[in-house]
Amino acid sequence: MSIDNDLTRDWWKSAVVYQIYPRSFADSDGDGTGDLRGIIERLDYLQTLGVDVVWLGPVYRSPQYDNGYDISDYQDVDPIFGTLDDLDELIEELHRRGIRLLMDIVVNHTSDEHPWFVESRDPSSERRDWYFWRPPRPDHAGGEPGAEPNNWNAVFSGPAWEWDAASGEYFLHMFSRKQPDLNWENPQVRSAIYRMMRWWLDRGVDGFRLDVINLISKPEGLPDGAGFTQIADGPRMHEFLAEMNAEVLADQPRPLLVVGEMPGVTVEDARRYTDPERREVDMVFQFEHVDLDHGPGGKFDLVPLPMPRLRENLMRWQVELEPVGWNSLYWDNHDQPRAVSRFGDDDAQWREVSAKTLATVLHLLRGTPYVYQGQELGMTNTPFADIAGFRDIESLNYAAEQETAGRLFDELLPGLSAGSRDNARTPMQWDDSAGAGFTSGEPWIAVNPNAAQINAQRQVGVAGSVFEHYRALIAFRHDEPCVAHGGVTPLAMDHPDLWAYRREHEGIELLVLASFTREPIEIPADLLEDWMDCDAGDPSRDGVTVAIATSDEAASAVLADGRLPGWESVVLRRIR
Ligand code: TEU
Repeated sequence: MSIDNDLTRDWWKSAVVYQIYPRSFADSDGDGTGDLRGIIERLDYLQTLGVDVVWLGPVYRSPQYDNGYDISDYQDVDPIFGTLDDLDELIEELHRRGIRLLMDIVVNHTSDEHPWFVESRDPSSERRDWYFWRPPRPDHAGGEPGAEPNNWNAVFSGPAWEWDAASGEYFLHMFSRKQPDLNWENPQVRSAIYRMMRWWLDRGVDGFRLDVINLISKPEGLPDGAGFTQIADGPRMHEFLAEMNAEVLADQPRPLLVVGEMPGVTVEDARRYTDPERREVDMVFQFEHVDLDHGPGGKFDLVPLPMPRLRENLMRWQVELEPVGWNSLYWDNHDQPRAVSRFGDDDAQWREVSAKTLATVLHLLRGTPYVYQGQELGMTNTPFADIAGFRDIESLNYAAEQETAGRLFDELLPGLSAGSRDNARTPMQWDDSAGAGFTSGEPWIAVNPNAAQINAQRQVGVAGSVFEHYRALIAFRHDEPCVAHGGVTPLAMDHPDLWAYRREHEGIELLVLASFTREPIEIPADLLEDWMDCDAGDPSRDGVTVAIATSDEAASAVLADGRLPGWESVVLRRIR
């Protein structure tokens, strides 16, 4: 088997992407950190799951301050992950299995240890203008609070400007001080990035996940008062993306995929970014649904999220993006808490079925689904006993900032535990051994204590497992064009616990019914009435079949008496 290069330009509409966080996926040499050879050893697992694309988190040379999202050499592999030869072998082994590779590329900023930035520290260097260097505010001494060139804050706490006494100016960093922002206004910067991206395409990669790409165009003059959402989607965004597409992708002789991570993007923006006629990006990662449960204190102050609010958001994106554009569909990734703990029900009795229902609801929507490593197993958030369990700078900086402000760590721990990105970064759970089959050494972050119960070894090939449900959903997307190309009609939008919608395409109809509660749901009669005569319970009438179900019991309950058991989901299919 190998990859098919005769695909249409929108091949990714019927594809499923699997996200690998390389640091936590598989460790081949026992140093406790995942690596490329570990991934190569696990490719048959991905082929069994049936995914079409692997999104590989950054493996470039990096100080690893933000776990690789601080790149010091775009064209080399960091030794902790292996070598360029290993990466070439991974590309070859993926392609041999018919799987494409999406490289995660971070071009809004580099590491402060990248030679470009090191050179730019010299005010006389031609690289000075490759980054944002600015003098202190007028009438302020550099380095004193309030002297920063504007009042922007960094995502990882503190001001977005770092004082460089040696050169007498500040530099901008929207994330950590070790991640200085590149100045995309400088055409030399853009040309260097495009050359590097072409270098990776020439090496055989099949596209890119563009990290926080909607930050590369900053508001003119870098004005005060701009929060993250005012800074994002700046005036030259569409120009830069169209230029990147023309310079890097347009003349490539094979089907590629480019997805833009765009915190703060709205549906209106997304329609423009992903309109195929505009040739900017193929799809975006939006953040509205993963910000809904942020309380007044933000992501470390998660509040309960009623399902209808989540449903309203995702179904609005479905309806408003259907006429033009395309969306990435995701519940979690390396930056988000685990989906089953956040949007499902990770109580022992309900974890598995709710994980399967979250998968049903997402994978039957219009868009390209992304499976984050371990989500296909129903992996959960992990318990944190104290600050020592955390690794992520976002969590550690937040805790330090809050404690400096006088808050006690014990008061912070529940919010940190629920919202920390480290929940998604615990080692992949392969089996019930001490290192969960991830490593033979000391893992860089603790294995989730539930690994002995939740792991691939207990699920692959086991009927009814979360893994096998994902495998069935992925196969259904490949086999049933309605899933990739069908229209979407939200249903029962006033029901507190039932998530329902219809898909239709060229005479095929799908009815998705999903419960988001532990209690059984009586499905509203108007949803089922023209699908079957519940009294007769004859599912064969009108060619109605069960395409997907979280259990045979659920399928029977729906067909026989229009009832959906707790957290179950069923997809009916018929030919009109
Ligand atoms: O994330 C961008 C982004 O918006 C995140 O900062 C997100 O808002 C936050 O992590 C949620 O808590 C990308 C990468 O996915 C992330 O891992 C990097 O840390 C970040 O950019 C900087 O490169």
